Order: sequence, then C-alpha cells, then structure tokens
Amino acid sequence: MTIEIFAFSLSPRAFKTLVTASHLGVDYTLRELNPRAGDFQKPDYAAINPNMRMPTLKDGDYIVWEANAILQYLALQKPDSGLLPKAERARLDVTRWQFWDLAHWDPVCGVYTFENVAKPLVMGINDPDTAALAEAEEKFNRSAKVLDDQLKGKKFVTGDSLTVADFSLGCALVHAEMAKIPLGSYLEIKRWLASLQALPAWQKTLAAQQPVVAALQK
Ligand SMILES: N[C@@H](CCC(=O)N[C@@H](CS)C(=O)NCC(=O)O)C(=O)O
Repeated sequence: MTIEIFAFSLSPRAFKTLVTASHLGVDYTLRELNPRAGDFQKPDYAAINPNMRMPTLKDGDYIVWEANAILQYLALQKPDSGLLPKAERARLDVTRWQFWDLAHWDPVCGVYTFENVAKPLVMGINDPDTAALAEAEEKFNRSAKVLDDQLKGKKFVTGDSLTVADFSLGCALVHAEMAKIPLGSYLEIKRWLASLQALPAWQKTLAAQQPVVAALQK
C-alpha cells in the first residue's frame, strides 16, 4: 500500500512533506485538499486529523500529522539517506532545529505567507494586515539572525549534510518572494535557500503546484 499525503499542496507545510518524499524517492499518493471547498472540515478528513488542519500522512492504518513529524516518518522509510542521522546527538540536533522551526521560524514566516500569498490567492483578499506584518518584523529578524549565524561555515543547518531540518526550515521560504519575506541582508540564508531550490525534488514539487495555483487564479 502506498503512503497517502493529504495536503493543500501550495502551503509551505504541505510543500515540506512533498519535497522530502520526492527527495527520498518514497512513493506516495497526494490527496489534494481544497480549502475553498472546506475539505479540512469534512468528517472523513476530521476522522484522520482531529485538528482539521493539514498535512496528514496515512500509511495503511498508521496516521501521522504535524508536518515535521511526517518528515521524520518519511526519512525513517529510507534510513540510509542521512536525512535523519542515526547517531543520537546528531539526530537530536536535527530534531532540535525542527522544534525551533515549529516554535519560532514557521509561525513568523507564516505571517508573511498568509498575508501576501494565502489571502490574495486563496481568499481573494488583496489587503494585507499591515499591523500583523509590522509586528512580525521584529520576530522575523530575531529568528533570521539566529538561523543566518547557524549557517555560517556550514552547507546546511546542522553541518555539511542535508537533513530533514533543512526541509523543515527551508520550505517556510518556498514562496519567499511572493510572500515578501525580508531576507535582504541574510546572506547565509539566501545562499542555503538557493542550494535547496536547486534540488531536483524542489523543482519537481514546485512544478507540480502550478495546476493548483492556476485553478485558484481562475
Ligand atoms: N503545526 C502544524 C500546522 C498545521 C496548520 O496549521 N496547517 C494549516 C495550513 S498551512 C491549516 O490546515 N489550516 C486550516 C485551518 O486553520 O482551518 C503542522 O506543521 O503540520
């Protein structure tokens, strides 16, 4: 049985699961959810994810929600990939950055993506909340400095090997330009993001989003 991923593929949280599966070569079936059709609230979806949020992974009768946990589950399917190191401390370091993502990076990048991408594209609202964006700025700069400093002298977040921490953190920036995420002076983040964007899995997953974007723009 193939793994099913329930997701609105345009979302950065969906993107991180899809790009990781693609990079690992894990077979999956995408079950595309449409937020405009209220798919998150439908009873059959709420039965597998009581949060009524996405993404959700279903592997037979095993269900995982929370995107960063899904990334770990996917990496466990290919234990020799290195995306989730086997050594305890190295693995904890990767998990730590995934926790940091959930606590700090994803929420603040999410403000820009919500205001400048989701609102106009999904909700048809062309009027970003300037107060929310102004409030995000201080939090963004505080976190971006931490990440930028961490990346100095390393190819990836935890060292010179790509891990799920890179996909967790990097995918929050998948729409960086459209979302107007102020990456300006964070040169290490820009260099690292370019290396993720160059991955064939990133390009493939981005291309697969285009029909979803086109449908929203109709
Ligand atoms: N921490 C969760 C966040 C999930 C989440 O908030 N997903 C959003 C979309 S990006 C959602 O499903 N929102 C629907 C809603 O709030 O009704 C994760 O990373 O999986």
